[in-house]
Amino acid sequence: MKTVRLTTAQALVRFLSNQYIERDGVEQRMFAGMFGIFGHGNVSGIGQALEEVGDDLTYFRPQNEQAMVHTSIAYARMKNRLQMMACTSSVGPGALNMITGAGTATVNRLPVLLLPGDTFANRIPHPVLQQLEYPLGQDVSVNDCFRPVSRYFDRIQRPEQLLSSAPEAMRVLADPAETGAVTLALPEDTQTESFDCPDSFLEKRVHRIVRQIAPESELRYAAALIGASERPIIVAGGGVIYSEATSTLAHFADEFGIPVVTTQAGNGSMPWNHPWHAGPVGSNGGLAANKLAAEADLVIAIGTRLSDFTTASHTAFQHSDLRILSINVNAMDAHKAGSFPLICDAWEALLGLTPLLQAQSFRTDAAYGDAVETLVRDWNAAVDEQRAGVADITLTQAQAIGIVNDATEPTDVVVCAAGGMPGDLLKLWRPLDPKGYHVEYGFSCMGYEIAGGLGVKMADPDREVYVMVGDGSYLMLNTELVTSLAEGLKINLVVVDNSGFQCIRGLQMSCGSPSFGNELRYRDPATNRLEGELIPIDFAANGASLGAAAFSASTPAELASALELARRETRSTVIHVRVDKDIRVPGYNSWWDVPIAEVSDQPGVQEALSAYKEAREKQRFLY
Ligand SMILES: Cc1ncc(C[n+]2csc(CCOP(=O)(O)OP(=O)(O)O)c2C)c(N)n1
Ligand SMILES: [Mg+2]
Repeated sequence: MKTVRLTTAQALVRFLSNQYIERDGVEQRMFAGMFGIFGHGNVSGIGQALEEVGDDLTYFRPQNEQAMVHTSIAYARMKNRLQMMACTSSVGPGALNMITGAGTATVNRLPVLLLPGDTFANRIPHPVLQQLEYPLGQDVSVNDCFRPVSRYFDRIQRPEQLLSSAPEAMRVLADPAETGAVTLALPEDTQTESFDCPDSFLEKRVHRIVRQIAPESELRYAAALIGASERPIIVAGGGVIYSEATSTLAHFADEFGIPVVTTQAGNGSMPWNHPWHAGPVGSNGGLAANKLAAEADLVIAIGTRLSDFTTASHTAFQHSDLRILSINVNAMDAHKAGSFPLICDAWEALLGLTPLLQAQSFRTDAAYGDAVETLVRDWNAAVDEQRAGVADITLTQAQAIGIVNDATEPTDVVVCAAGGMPGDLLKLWRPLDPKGYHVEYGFSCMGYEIAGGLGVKMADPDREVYVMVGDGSYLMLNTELVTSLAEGLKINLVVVDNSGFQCIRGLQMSCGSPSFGNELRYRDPATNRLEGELIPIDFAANGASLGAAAFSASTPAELASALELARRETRSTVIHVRVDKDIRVPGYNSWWDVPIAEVSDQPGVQEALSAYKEAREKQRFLY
């Protein structure tokens, strides 16, 4: 066996640079590069190896470890999970900063390879700087926190362990059904330890992504379910986009007369103005989709996790003989909600079902098509109304969304994750391109927005990226703006400022409580509560201080002209937009299960509790 003497870190870095993914005959490098923040736990190991390997694995320097994971998964999402990033961190705090990103990756089924440094395998200098000593066993470190948020976890205690563990890590990352965060914890001494690495370990390896197909018998059963339905709907999730099944879905809907409703991850899977696109469904859904969902006798869920937002906490589907057909590569998702599981790739499913439905001459009746058309027309009018703003109010969030949307090209990308904006974007943004709408709503992780926007731009630098970020999320994690400037990757941050966590304040008040703790206010010494004046923050000045081109807007005209100027800039921009803090887009025949205190002297809470109990009566245990 031919071998070469390398450190563990050198072998791993060379191995990663030789991994490739192929799907549908297109081959590309599996890793576009590695993000990393160095410390004693990785600088002389992975850091040394990265420096040596050079362009074979490009190094990117972020400002925050959580953010680099977000950037990585946004990149992977844009690349339909066919290309990804690795992330290296030091031990202790640097490693744990990646945990939230790992959760976001795994929940969203997005691949990222995490390489946290770990305490010494030889344990001689322990307790080493940043080591948390676990009193019950020395084989536990803070990195064990990665286990529940990773789809694969290993600790490489000896260099030779890499030979079996790294290929396993690649298998999980590349598999669309299993993918998520994959963690290889690397003790700092193991990273620098050398071994005779077999040449074969370093050879080019191509991971072929096979589109999973369903057995004929299952396809036939699924086709029979559709054939027996009168009011079917398709719930299109992110899996439709990852599978590149978007135009096939549009044909399918057209041919068989089935309306398509979308989830956050699936928004963009059909152009908003396609006649069979009935808009978003669920808690954040629109009127057309939610009315169709309530009466559907068959829900064809494609590539969706069927989260409580999608199912309106299991109240969206009310037909007494409801059937759900769930098409998914992931068996857990396919089996959810008592569905008939069709475990296969979205595109393959649509291709396989088409001739079977044609053989049955299946098509929904004309009256159903007419009903869909009317509902969609009314819904589009409701969206227009929201985007037009409210008389006497200078600027609403809905209006700001409309203005940004109108200023964008179809291939531009809007990015968001948390706050009131994801729900409003889902309802009001009008995507025309499958990659034009990028909202992380699996974890809805504040702090994803700006880092994620950078990942989108890295993946597709030709697209203009608009990160719509609330003031709360901006204050939580804004520093990847600096990385975007360092890399010369322009992103546009539209900071929608409503003085605090207004969506949670709205939720709080709808749960019967008075406003408490969510707005950005000074402490009032008289009440010892955060009820003083609002804290004014100049987000444009903040962006400018980091090097961005910055603008402020508090009227529709100012926002439109700021967007025009921002578009002409070559560096990243920040537009600070002040919006009314109390005007919200309403819910449309939807509900979300947020439990209410069962005991309280506050009349508001008591009222909310009785409304909650009533709403729960519609909640179904789908099995
Ligand atoms: C990391 C994280 N912490 C807490 C939450 C809970 N949360 C959801 S939205 C929100 C407030 C967001 O504030 P902002 O970005 O200003 O948006 P707004 O609510 O004003 O629309 C909070 C605290 C979250 N989603 N993510
Ligand atoms: Mg806010």
